[in-house]
Amino acid sequence: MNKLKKLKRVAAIHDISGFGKCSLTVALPIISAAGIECSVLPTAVLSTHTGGFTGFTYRDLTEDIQPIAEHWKSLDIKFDAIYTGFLGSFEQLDLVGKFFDTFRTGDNLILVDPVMADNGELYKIFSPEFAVGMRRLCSKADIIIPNLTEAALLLGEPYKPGPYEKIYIEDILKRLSAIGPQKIVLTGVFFDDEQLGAATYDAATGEIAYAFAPRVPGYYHGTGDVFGSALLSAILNGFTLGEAAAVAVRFTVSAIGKTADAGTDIRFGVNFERTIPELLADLKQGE
Ligand code: PXL
Repeated sequence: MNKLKKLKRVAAIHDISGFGKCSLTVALPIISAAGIECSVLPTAVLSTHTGGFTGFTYRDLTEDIQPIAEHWKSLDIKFDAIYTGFLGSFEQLDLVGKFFDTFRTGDNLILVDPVMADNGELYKIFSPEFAVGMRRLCSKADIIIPNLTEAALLLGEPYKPGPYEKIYIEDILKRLSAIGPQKIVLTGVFFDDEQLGAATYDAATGEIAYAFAPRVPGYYHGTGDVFGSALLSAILNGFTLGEAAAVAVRFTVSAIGKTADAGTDIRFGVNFERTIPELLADLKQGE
């Protein structure tokens, strides 16, 4: 038997929302299924995510971030990638920035999903200044994956609803890269009502790519985390940025389709579980 290659390892830094399939309850299963070790640093424990539910519990774990990082450092643990999503406060943004400084190796990948807004609106729990702190964290990343609302907030300009024009999207991609990250994946891109997807930009090569799939009506929660987890899994499996975005779009849209067919409450997350075989088949193509 061939000797198995050493597993790649990700540190996933997100909250854990017990119900509603987002953040760590999505990142851990998807990244693990893709054959990548996933260490988790939970930043908070909630009963549900905050999108559309009221009365959720919120146990803040800010105090645990530094001691967890110090313990991992004392064990000389290395990560091939660090993946952050929802962060609840300025203090958490600062601590996660320090985590990047501590665990950056020169050839690992820091992916920041600047979770804070969608559909032209900042999530209710954030103040407008939060975008400034998130921009600072993004400046330390290699890849960021904002949606168009988050992109506008990061650039300090008003949100523009679609449909979009290529020139607008490509200008945004380049200006986001000027914040610091070499690679940008912009989600929620559409030029007409039929197709929805992502645009990617790699400043190192100047390459811009698009990945689209037929639009499924409705706003399904947790799809950003499903997308980000699949994107990172594809990149760590050797796909280029543009190819990885295509894999992640296909996976996310297929999961949304199954959820829409079942008539599931849009707050409850998408059926990524039954879509994992499709993701693995796509990842295998790249071997
Ligand atoms: O999916 C992003 C996300 C993660 N975690 C929490 C959230 C959200 C989006 O609303 O509320 C707690």
